[in-house]
Amino acid sequence: MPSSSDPDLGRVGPAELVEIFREQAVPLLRGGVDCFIAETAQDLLELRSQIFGARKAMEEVGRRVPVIAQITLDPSGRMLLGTEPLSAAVLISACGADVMGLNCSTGPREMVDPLRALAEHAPLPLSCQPNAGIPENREGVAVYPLQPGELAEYLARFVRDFRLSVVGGCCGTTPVHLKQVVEAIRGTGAAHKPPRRVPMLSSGLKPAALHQEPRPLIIGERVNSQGSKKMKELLLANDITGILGVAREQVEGGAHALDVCVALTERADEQETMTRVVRVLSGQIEAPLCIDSTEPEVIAAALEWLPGIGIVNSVHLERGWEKIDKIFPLLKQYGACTVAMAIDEKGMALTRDRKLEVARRIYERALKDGLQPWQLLFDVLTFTLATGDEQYKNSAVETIEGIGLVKEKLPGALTVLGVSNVSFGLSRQTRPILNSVFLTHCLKAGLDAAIINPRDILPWNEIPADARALAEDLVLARRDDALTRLIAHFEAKGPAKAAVEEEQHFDTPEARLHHMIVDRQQKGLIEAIDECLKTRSAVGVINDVLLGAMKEVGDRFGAGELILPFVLQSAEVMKKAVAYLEQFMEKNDSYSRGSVVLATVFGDVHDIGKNLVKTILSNNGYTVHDLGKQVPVDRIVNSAVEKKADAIGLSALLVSTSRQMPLVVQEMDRRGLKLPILIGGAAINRKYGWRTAYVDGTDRLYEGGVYYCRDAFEGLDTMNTLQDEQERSKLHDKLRREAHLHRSMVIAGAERASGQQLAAVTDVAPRSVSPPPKVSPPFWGSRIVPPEDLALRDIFDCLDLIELYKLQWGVKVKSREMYQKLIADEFAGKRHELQEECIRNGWLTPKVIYGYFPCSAKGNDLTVLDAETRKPTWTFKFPRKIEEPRKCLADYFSEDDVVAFQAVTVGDRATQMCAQWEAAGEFTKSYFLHGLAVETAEALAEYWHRRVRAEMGLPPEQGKRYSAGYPAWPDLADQAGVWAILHPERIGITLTEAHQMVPEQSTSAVIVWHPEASYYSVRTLTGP
Ligand code: B12
Repeated sequence: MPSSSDPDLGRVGPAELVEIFREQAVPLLRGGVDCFIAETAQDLLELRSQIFGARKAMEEVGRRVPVIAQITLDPSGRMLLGTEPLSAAVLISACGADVMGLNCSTGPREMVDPLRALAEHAPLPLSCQPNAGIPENREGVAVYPLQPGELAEYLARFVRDFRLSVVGGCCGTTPVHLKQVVEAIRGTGAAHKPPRRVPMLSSGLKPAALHQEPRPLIIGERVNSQGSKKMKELLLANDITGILGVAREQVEGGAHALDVCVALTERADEQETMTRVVRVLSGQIEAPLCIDSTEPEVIAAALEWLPGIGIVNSVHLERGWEKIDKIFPLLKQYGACTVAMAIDEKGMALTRDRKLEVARRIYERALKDGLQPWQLLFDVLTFTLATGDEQYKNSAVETIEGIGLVKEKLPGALTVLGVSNVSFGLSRQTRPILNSVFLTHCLKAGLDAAIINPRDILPWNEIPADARALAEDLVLARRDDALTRLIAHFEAKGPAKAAVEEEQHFDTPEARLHHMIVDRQQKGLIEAIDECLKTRSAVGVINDVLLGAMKEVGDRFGAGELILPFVLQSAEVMKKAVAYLEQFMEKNDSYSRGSVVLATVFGDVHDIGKNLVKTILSNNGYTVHDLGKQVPVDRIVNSAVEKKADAIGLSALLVSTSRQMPLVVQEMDRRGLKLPILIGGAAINRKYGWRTAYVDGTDRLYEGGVYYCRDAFEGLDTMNTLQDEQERSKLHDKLRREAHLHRSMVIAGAERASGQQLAAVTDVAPRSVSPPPKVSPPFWGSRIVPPEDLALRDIFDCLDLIELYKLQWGVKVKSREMYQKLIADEFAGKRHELQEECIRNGWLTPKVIYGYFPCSAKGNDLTVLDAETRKPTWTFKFPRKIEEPRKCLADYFSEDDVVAFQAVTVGDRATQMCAQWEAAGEFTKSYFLHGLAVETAEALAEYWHRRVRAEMGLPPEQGKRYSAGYPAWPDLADQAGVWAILHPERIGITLTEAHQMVPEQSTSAVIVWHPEASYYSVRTLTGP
């Protein structure tokens, strides 16, 4: 396990492992393997070595096969060394695997939360091979408890909900398990596409976004032997624990990443030291690393041992392309980013144009070499303003402008700056002021990342106005005497700190307490609170003072006036204040009024609000099971069940994490649970609550109800109301009314839509098309078409050849000419041969059932009546598109109309043949027949649709047919309606529980003859 810094566990290095895996992969490739699975990975470096080994072997043999990389997680959802699955996803997608997944170690139950997270974030197709549960020791025998049906049910759900492309079984699964899995997922169709790759960094433990919002990405500068005396001493003393302490302090202080430099003039072992420090830090510190060295060999070694995606510091053109020639291939190999300095053969770029010129050269070369623009963080250089040198007078302005130019002219690239260089040489008092003013202007210009020590920065508002103006004069080169004036100011004034901390006077104790939160002061906090308590209650202090202060912190952070470390410090003061106030709150703990499972959702670390809710509820007689922060969906739902809770409380403060809330609602609904869910947090509002109250993509309210609470006290009121049966039902009715009204307004365009899938509901929407023409059907009811009316040769004439060649048979070439030549020379012949073979051998046996039925449309609903009794057989509730013209399938029908349905199949012989051939290793034959069979089912649907048009006397192109599960009609569950009306089981097509058709090569559709019928998609929106 190379990622482990334990000498016994991590004896073999990545390079050696790559060679071992390459050696194994070469004969396997030569022997004809179709795919490599690197599985049961416990260690990221080992996994990466397997992928690299496989890739090397493929280059050597000249044959490319897919690589599936599967990690294994313990029941807590982490890899053995503590890696989170999303951190693994960042590394795996960067190093060229084709599919990523989970296998072994646990059963599928424990994989639900990790898979949900991977489905949302991992930019790769997914796979999953669980064990048949976690083994139990039954009288000395290990027994895997999960039955085949249970495994199949889980995996079918994962395929549907978590876009799995590959499924299978691991320890304890048997052929019987897998048979049922295959049956359960048959016909589920292609998995959804993975999400786009977002630029990410990662450590051996956690991922981190490269683009921070609000900017900047803070790169802590203290783990640096060149800039920190303490670090130098620790390195000389080989004090790795001390180094870890420095690193931890930086992260706790708000650093998103850490710059690591270990070069010492006193020692010649930079490479060994760097790898040792990198191994220890990446296994124990959450922040990704920035490898800072002038030596390419040191960088190469550090990247080799880094079980994550880091940043290289740095490349430049000082000696032409020499360094870049060495570093760019490493970036490509490891997916790392780099700081790129604006230095070339002529020296350090001073003017904005020169900065852009150097950056552009590096940028163009990077793109040519196949790097992504975001792998480059341009440092357009900072010069000290302390020399008074005429040449550098404008240098800060040029840097600020240079940042803007790079952002504008080099799309996708980022910018970074070592901010404190600007004040190098000035007094200790002056530096934080100048650094802070300079940083503020750089951020305004678009700076993405800053290498800083948060202690060297002051929030804009905390810099006394006179000092700020003097510093701005110098940074913006507004006066020739700016430097002298700034120095003189501080010489006269004494230490800057004192200037900042000048005794401030406040009119009221509340104003003083507010100030203490905003300005992060703990000294005198308790006294200030005691003062406030003289005139108001503890709850009053929280509501009237503390919450407002935190809001101000947030607003200033959002406006870019504060950087993250300051917010952290304010949060600490706030937590202390709330903890102190708790003793003064009235308690009502004689009996429990009910129990609540409370959590901050997955991906979110904000817990002050949630803790406050806990305090208020528990002080008012509720038993609160606090699950903490970053809690995944399944853990929340499982705990609610285990604790037999009366309600769930969820807190989310980020827009991105608030999306976890509807997931909890879906999961509760899926399990048939009906507990009320209370939601709160700064990122959401009442409207979001109303939207979340609906089960995703439907018009159905979640039965337990979802209640938005503005604050902890509304949470308490809501809990109290929910305890009383009658009040509870009134509250639920209110929610139903408000949520419905909101939804109607969104659909009617009166409110901007966002949030969930906002399809469907009301009949308030106007019809988007003209009234349908009158038609009369050739017969009423359904018919099975006799086989003699279904000649395969005629059906083949309806084949969509482009779909067949390109999509099914994968014929993809660059030019049209090449495509046509390839078809003419090879594939057209192959198709004819295979078609004839199908006819000869009966591999495709077309069957059709169709019929005409009376129907009535109202709003979004289409009610289909029995042809004889005229009683409703089924009502389809079609979704309505949100955008204009707000189309809905029901609009194509009138209140008294006719509708046709058809279901077609080419039988299951083709599927059987394919399975038979695959078992015999004849994959190519199976592949081609499978593709032809799928397309023939489509061709049959088209063939019969043409017949329906002819029977109705309609022109050849009039009308369309729509299938459930497709963009205009996404709900596959509506297949149940088609089956109730047409009974396609009479021609051998049945539905699985997931409403998929068996045999696979079948289609069903509603036929619409309205002349304005067109294809469209009912959009799914995300975000609160
Ligand atoms: C403190 C803080 C932090 C601290 C959190 C410390 C901690 N342990 O909680 C730290 C510094 C760690 C932090 C980190 C980040 N933060 Co922050 N943070 C804040 C800040 C300033 C205050 C939050 C707070 O504590 N408020 C006080 C509490 C009491 O209020 P509350 O949580 O809203 O709770 C009340 C009600 O909402 C309600 N309530 C809340 N939950 C629930 C639940 C139930 C069941 C009920 C009934 C009621 C209820 O009751 C509570 C009190 O009555 C907010 C700004 C803001 N306006 O909220 C930004 C803010 C939330 N953060 C923000 C951001 C961007 C981040 C970072 C991404 C920054 C970064 N680039 O790294 C990271 C995110 C890390 C992560 N993955 O979660 C943004 C979010 C933007 C967005 N729309 O998504 C905000 C809005 C700041 C801003 N204006 O940009 N942050």
